[in-house]
Amino acid sequence: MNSGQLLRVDYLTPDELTESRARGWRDVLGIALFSVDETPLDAADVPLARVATRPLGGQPVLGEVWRAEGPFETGTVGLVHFRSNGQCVFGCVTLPEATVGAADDGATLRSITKRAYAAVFDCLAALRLPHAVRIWNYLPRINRTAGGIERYLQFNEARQRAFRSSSRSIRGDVPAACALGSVAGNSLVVYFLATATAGMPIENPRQLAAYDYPPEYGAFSPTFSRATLAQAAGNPVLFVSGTASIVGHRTLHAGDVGAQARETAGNIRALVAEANRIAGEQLFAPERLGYKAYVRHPGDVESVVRELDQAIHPARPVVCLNADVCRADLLVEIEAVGFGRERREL
Ligand code: 3EB
Repeated sequence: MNSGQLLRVDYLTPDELTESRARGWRDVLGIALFSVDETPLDAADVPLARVATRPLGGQPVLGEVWRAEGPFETGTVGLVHFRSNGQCVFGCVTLPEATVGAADDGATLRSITKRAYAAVFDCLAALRLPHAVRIWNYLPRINRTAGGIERYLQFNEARQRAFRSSSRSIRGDVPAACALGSVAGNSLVVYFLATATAGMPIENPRQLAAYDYPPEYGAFSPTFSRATLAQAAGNPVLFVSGTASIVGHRTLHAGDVGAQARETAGNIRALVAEANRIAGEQLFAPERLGYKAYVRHPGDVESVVRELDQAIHPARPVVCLNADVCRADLLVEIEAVGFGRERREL
């Protein structure tokens, strides 16, 4: 039966995490746990990415649980903890940044980013699942300038160099991604999904491709596509990258979080339409995506949810996190995931 092979995701509260734990993490490929506390979680041998960003909306912990059908192979390749079913792999790598005090010129962030990405690519090669379709990046103090250059730009440089070093494309066929801030003092966390068959990169007709951003946004462009249309064991999955209020390459609506959320929803609609056009059928709809919103100021969460509800209805449950977004003038960024063919509820 094919349906059991479906990749899917659940966003869980602490109580639901406890229930899932009690069921032995059956069918769980990997977990990302969002919390600023040292939340205990017995993940057994399931790969667990602990991300120090605060959930908004009343719960202290958000569990993002990726499920697939086993049997699984679980283990480590170098720095990466992974679980795979031969069609799809979830993996994560966590690298602490040495405290370097006065010598904080960013070399450390660059070097751990390169190491993390080299480890991811080595893992994919070892598992023969070379197609990274979605990569999540969380780095402390993302907007801080160190050694005269913003840390997000240092990250972009190191990420691009790592793609080149592994002979990967740095434009066109690149994974969907997001890059968000986490609470200072924590590690760089990178987690990913990769598949046996190549994903299709999707660009947004309303936006310049990020890998073609002009140099005013940094000497090294970010290495990601706006979305990927992946096949997980033959079932289509749409991974929408972190999406913001950017049209062309410019930020729109600086200072107006509601307008930014509306513009972002418009960008996501455009991406879904583009994905369906490329797929040649209506596989996805904005009303059937799961959404994860990153909100810079916790007080803005109600406006973000309200605007998203109005722009995309009936609104799916939206999970929200408090995180810095990579451009200082962006107040919100929203990612999404959609599952085609089988219209299962998230
Ligand atoms: C943007 O569109 C907003 O560097 O991996 C969105 C998604 C953003 C991914 C990344 C950055 C990244 O440029 C920022």
